[in-house]
Amino acid sequence: QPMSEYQCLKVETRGRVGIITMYRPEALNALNNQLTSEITAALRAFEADPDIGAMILTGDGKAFAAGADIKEMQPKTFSVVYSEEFITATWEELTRTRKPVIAAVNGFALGGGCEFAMMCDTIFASEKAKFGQPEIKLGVIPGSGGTQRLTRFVGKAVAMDMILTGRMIDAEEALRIGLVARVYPPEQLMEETIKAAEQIANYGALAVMAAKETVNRAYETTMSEGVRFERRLFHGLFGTADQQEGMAAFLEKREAKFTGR
Ligand code: DAK
Repeated sequence: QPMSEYQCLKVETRGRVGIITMYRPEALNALNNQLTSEITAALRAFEADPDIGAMILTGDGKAFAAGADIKEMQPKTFSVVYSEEFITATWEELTRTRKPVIAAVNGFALGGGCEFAMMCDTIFASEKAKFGQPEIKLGVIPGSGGTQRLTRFVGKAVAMDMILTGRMIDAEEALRIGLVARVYPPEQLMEETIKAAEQIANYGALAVMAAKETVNRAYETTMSEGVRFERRLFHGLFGTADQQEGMAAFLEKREAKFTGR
């Protein structure tokens, strides 16, 4: 994927990990149509590439993303956002990828930036990260799943607090309430996130995909249906070469060589 294809992204690979860095230094990586369309394209390219097993979404500089681009959004009317299917048309590819995506939140993740991070499969944060849903200050509400995902992830009290007051929380609070999985010093964030993504990318690709799909199912269904869904996929993995290999390798006290079959 030649970098020159993108105006608002840096895209690179490290082993089996695809890294997408949002890059609009003049606007704290605010999410305009160009940037979100490019993220969709980059995600699709990595999704289709058999040499990629996991992805990382991060931001350049002091922001992950400072939200939807307010300059681009301000003049829009109801008829425009409704007819162009604003947000749904270009923002939601993250929710459709089957390979895992880790958000590495290096700085501000506000509004649509926080929602983007929550669309990823897990969030690792720098000690300098700040999360918030400040849309109320602009006369709107979160429009990219924030009211639903944040509430499911951290509970009603904190979600209401953040969405009604628009206040920002820091990485330590985000860790305490379960919004993020890990916090690192800023200079270690990418290195540690790449390590985790490499680890995931080297497991059996079918099991990884099934694990992601099954955990996500927990947000869509009842306990008994979720467990039934899990059980069927678990059974199904016994039809894969990777199950044979993974268990044989354990018994033979050697490293497993997964092939994604
Ligand atoms: N959009 C456009 N430009 C932005 C931006 C944004 N979201 N955030 C920052 N910038 C720009 C600033 O305008 C500034 O540009 P210049 O003035 O230099 O040209 C540059 O980035 C640097 O920002 P600051 O000078 O403000 O930097 P500071 O370090 O002082 O402050 C900050 C950082 C992140 C606290 C501050 O920039 C800030 O509060 N930014 C806005 C954050 C925000 O409100 N984000 C939420 C966006 S709302 C909808 C669906 C969804 C939504 C809306 C409608 N519908 C379905 C209709 C969702 C909306 C959002 O995401």
